[in-house]
Amino acid sequence: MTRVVVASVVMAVLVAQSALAQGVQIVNGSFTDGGDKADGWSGKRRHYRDTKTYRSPPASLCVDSDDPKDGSSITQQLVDAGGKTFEIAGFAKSTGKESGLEQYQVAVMSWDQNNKSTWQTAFIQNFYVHKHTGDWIEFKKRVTVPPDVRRAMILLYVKGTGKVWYDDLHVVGAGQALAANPAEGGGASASASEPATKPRGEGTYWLRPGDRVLALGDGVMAEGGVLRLALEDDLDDKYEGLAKKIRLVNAGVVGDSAARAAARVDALIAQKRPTAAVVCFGLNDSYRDPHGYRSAVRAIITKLQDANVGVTVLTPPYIDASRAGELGERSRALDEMVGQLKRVAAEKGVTYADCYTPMKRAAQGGAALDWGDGIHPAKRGKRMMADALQEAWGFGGPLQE
Ligand SMILES: [Ca+2]
Repeated sequence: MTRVVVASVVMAVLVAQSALAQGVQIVNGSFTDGGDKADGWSGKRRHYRDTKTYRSPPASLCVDSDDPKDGSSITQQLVDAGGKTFEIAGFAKSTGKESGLEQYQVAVMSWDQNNKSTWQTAFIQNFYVHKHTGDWIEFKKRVTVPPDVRRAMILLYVKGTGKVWYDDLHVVGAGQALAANPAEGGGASASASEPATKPRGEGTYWLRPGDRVLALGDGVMAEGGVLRLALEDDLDDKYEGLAKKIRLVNAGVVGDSAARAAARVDALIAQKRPTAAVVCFGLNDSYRDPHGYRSAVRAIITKLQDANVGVTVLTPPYIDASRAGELGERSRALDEMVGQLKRVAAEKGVTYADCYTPMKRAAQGGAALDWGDGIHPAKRGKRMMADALQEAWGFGGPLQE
């Protein structure tokens, strides 16, 4: 028994040394090593190696949260992370909002030589508990740790009651530090017990005063009617003065697809510096490249999240399947793509606004949606698209202070 313990300590030391030699690593991110507690991890919150629920055997880390008010983290120091850019990836799952879970997230925090915390790199993934599926959710995020830091930590933060499991946390490309990315920056300062700002939409309206909202999409976005309803008319009804405090950058392009937009989103982020984005594609992907849709949307979301932009994906509108010929085929492709979009949104932890399902239901119920051409929604369809956004955004809820 003693020999086994010694062996695992030697292993941990070897792993730590190789981390120094090769770059940034997460030690025991698979939670393979340890007894009740996982080697290499510590924290005040009740936590243990769970040998019954895991993504990879023999165990995961379960944070079994029992304090409805408190939020705190299980942590591990990241050795030699200063000045490096790398990707952190892993999996998490939870018992969801029903169990009293308020929020959980993975973050990287660092402290400078004066012991002041920095949050430039903090935010890897916020898990929106009301969207939990009960399945393992994959996350991946590029992180840049400022140079000259005294220390850096990875934090597994949990707030509220319920259970959260983490497994297979790792640095992508083990030890291979990516080129530094000085463009990454911003982010609020926060204390160790409260990483990052409160996620959008958790108890407050999703849009915030001062937002620069980047709208990415095809002709339906470019036409502007949906955005005028959502960001002007609706706000004037409910939030006095808010419309004037939000800047819309409509980057919709007639005929655009997710794949084409993925190629130009970096430049848009750099030029427009958005804080929030609405992403709505599919109509042109449905005939051009339905099979590439999922990865193209995922790429757009990843680029936006890497720049700390809050993302809402809006489904494309329904295509009237009763039309003969090509439109019927496109409608069937779109049906499949919308299912993929929902899964990508859950996987990436972004806000998902579904206008497709109510429009489909309305069309199949014989409602006159007044589609001139069967594709581009007219007045009522635009209203349904704006309604989907407002529903996802918690319209009528309080504004973020
Ligand atoms: Ca495991």
